[in-house]
Amino acid sequence: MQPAQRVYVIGDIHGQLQKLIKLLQDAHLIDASHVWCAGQTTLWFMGDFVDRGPDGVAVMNLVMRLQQEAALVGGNVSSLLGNHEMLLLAAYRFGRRSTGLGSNFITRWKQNGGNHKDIASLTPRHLEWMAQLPAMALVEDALLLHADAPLYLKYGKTVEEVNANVRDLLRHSDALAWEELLEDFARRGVFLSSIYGLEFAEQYLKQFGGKRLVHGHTPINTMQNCSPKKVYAPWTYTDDLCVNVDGGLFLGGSGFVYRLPPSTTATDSSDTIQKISL
Ligand SMILES: [Mn+2]
Repeated sequence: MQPAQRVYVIGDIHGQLQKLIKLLQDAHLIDASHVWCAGQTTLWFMGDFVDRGPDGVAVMNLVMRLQQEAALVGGNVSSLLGNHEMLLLAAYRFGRRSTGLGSNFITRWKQNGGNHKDIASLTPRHLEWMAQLPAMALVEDALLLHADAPLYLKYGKTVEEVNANVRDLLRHSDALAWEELLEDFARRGVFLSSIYGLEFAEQYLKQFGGKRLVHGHTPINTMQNCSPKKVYAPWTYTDDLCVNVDGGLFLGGSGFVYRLPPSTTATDSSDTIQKISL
């Protein structure tokens, strides 16, 4: 039997390059020269590398390089698509073309923390990379999605179908379809609702698989109404079905690296050892 995989998750970075480097070094995922040193480990980012902070494209450059370095040694660095990647792609693609809401894509991007330095330093490589990011992923027992919003249910019946439909949308220039997805992507807090939160969480897991949802997008401190500086760990809520990993880095939080609990279906000895060490 395969040994249980080490899988780490990091929430929304929003241009905070120095904080990301510290997180990766403290977790022994990169060395002092910022080179991948975690072998066959898997690392997932939740999206939202850009906007609201100083170094969005530099963050993307680091992640893209680590992806190559990890792949060479059997590791894996992956990322979901965040709504801010899509906002930046939309601003780049549609510019001042008006949206259905009497605004335009550049204005929308700026209102959401768009940074001119980022858009000015985009290359075709960044654009292609962002546009192929999956909207969701099923990793071990965890269903990873960027936003705590209902939109994924609307874009497909399986993880593969949602990812194919979102990628297809990003390949074409149907401004209305982009507008609609950006609107849906801006929603949040759906699993926290005392009225329908549990129902939504259960529906997601039933439809897409997994035993718990892991998301970013909504800083934990805004859900808990506390200072972002007090957030050092993920927040598990709604009958332990949902895990928020957004440490609110752009608000002043230092962030954290979350190690996914090993899949409960794995029964080999290395899994047992990992459970004891948790
Ligand atoms: Mn987001």
